[in-house]
Amino acid sequence: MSEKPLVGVVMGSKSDYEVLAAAIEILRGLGIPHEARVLSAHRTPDELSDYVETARGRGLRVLIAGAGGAAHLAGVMASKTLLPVLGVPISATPLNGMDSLLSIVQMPKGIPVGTLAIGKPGAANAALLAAEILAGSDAALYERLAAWRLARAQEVLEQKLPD
Ligand code: RP5
Repeated sequence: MSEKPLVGVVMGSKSDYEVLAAAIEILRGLGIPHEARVLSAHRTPDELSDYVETARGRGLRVLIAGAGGAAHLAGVMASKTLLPVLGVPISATPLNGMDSLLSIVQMPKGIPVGTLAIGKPGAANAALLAAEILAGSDAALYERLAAWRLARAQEVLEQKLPD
């Protein structure tokens, strides 16, 4: 996207991309300028700090953070910014995402992370929630979001069951 990104999608590893792609697809479809980065709370803590601390100044308005296992990415990001951080738990270990979900959702009082569902549905909803946040001050985006929601309802109403 050539416009300045409004949403930053961060993942703990390239192996998370398949899940976070569901968020990127929604952002792209709604015409929301975004960027995606691989940064890890454990493996690249200094680079992650730099990214989050400069995010607002670079024009970012919402951050999406997806990670698996002992998923500290979203919480660490939230600790360093007042931008809303939306956390996406990812199934990456034999614990099937429950480890990541609990790591992301159980934040200490005062440092909020909006936690979504495990996996692709959570990633897609993170992007939609980011869109809803941005739509509060962007009437054209609000209309695109409303049309998107209407189209999903229409898909359901057009579903045919076998005779
Ligand atoms: C987490 O560990 C990442 O977010 C990923 O979900 C998981 C496995 O990472 P890799 O070992 O595949 O890089 O930190």
